[in-house]
Amino acid sequence: MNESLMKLLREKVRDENYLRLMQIPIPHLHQFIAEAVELCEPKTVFVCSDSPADIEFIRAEAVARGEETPLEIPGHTVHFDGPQDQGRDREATRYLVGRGESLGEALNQIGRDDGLAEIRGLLKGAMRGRTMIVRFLSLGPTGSVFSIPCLQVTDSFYVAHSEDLLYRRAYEQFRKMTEKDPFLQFIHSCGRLTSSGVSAEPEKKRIYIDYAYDTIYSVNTQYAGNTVGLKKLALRLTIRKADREGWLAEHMFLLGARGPRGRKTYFAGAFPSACGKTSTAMLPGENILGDDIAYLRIISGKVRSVNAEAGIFGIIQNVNPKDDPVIYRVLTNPGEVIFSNVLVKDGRPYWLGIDGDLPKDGMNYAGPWHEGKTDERGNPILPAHKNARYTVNLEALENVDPYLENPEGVALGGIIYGGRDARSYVPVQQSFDWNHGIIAYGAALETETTFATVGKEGVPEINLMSIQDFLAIPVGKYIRNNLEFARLLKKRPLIFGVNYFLRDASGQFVTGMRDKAVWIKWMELRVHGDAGAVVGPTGWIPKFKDLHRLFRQVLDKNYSEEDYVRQFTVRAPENLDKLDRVEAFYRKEVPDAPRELYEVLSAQRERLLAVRESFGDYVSPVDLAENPMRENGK
Ligand code: GTP
Ligand code: SPV
Ligand code: MN
Repeated sequence: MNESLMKLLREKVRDENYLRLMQIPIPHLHQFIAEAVELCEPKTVFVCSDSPADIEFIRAEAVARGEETPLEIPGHTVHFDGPQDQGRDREATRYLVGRGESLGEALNQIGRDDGLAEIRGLLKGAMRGRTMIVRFLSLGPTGSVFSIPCLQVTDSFYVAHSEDLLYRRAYEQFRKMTEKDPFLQFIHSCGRLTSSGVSAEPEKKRIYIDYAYDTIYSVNTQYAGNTVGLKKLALRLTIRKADREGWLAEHMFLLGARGPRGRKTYFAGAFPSACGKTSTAMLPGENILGDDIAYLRIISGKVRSVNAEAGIFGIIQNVNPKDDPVIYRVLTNPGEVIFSNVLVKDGRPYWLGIDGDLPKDGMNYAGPWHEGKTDERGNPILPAHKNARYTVNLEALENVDPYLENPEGVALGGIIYGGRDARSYVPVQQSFDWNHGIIAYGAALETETTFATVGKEGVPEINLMSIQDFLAIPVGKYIRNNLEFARLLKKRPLIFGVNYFLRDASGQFVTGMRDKAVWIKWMELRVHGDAGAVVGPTGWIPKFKDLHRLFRQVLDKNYSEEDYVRQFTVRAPENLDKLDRVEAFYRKEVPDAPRELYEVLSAQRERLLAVRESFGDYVSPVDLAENPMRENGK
């Protein structure tokens, strides 16, 4: 490091902060911080260790600076993001690619030199008058083959506080590292703020991923999905790291499902944003291990998985004591919770789909709110944002899995893919084999855009493996990695497809909010060969008698054969159309799609044509059970 940078570092990083920084024996880390100071020009730098006093300082500053406001219940605070900063911003998020490099048509990218010049311009002087916070955290449990150390630089105490609930502290781990140990680094600034403390220039929001240097820049935004480095920003880097090292980084929840005689079976599930990961992972009676990001590695012949995170940044819309009793208790009792973009009245938070009435006025993300308030275009402003969320540590949940911090993670019995598919797939099915599952349920995953990203809702799209927003390697390569991942294992996790969002001709959902509890139990039985199944053209589907028994056992509900037929009728025309869309997408956008993808899709087409020939367009599961087809569909 040159003299002037050294001097700057000594001048801005004072007293114990300087000592803390120097206890990390990594000169290029010091250099990164010095350069960040030079670029962003903060007034001062706070270097956060793992000590309770430092963490308390972050909590207190978030409140003192108005980034969070305390609510009535002890430990609860609320944070607001600006009206145009209420979700992940796909448009503003780009990969920096070297000259002559490309990640393929499907991914958003910009030339590295231009991108760096632009983002450095936006970060120039962005922290003037503010404190730069430096945090050391870990993705995955510390002291594990899965751990990935991370350095976060931010001028937001809300971001630093959220990270404390969401990740494992790792200052002590950094002290033990050498300059050869890799880590990820994130630099974020809220940018200029309005008088109400939100990023004032949303049109200058940028999230740029410099994967060649494991560095991500984020500016003019506060929404956690765009700012909390270890969340979706890191996922983009860890997908590349996993690709290099032969493991998988996934947009997946982790759940321990209870089976007969005290058995527990772990599932990982990939659903796109706002498609049910958290609500599945939190099912009462089961164990939650993670709700958003999982790492998968092969260890001693098994697929083992950890939660990259240690907390939840969860959607609060529709959280109620009946469907989500576990989190509802956390949100209504003392303990550390950050609410974001809810409605606040008299120190209490309210959200859409809460049990009971909403007040007629209060404070929300758009300022003081009253019933009937409209935005500048005349559209009504809802009392709370649909993407309002809560941030909590997993330890606050009564059903947190005891293996959360296990350095070797848990062995997976099954992997689940699911999206918002109104038309084609049945509510739950099991793939014929590994390749069929990866392709037909993962790579062919169709969904609709949701409130979790900025932009229009309800637009149908393909979101392969629910990870398309975060993919940082060419799509075909990613699919091939998945196909090959468990190929050599004697016993692979089974692969399932779920669809909580299938609708009937009148537009009604054909399944209820709590039915997923039954699908999980069925999958758990299937992993151990304890339930039968009917062969359908798109996979194995449950038998009526098993579902009837499970609905009684799990939900105390009388499941009728009409329910079964309505939910599990195979819709041949819709499924054939789906295959056409999926194939067209891959032919157009993914030149490196593996051959197996087209083979699996054609075999599925053949099976659908065969059942349509025998039974007509809409094939009742009862007919399939009575006239069994072979797996090859003949
Ligand atoms: P991210 O945190 O954005 O990655 O989302 P997530 O996948 O964790 O989604 P979450 O579980 O929070 O659910 C999102 C929305 O889906 C909520 O508004 C739920 O009410 C709704 N939802 C969850 N399960 C069901 C279901 O079975 N049926 C219907 N119709 N809606 C559901
Ligand atoms: C998602 O959008 O998938 C989320 C929330 O889990 S965010 O932090 O915005 O990524
Ligand atoms: Mn997510």
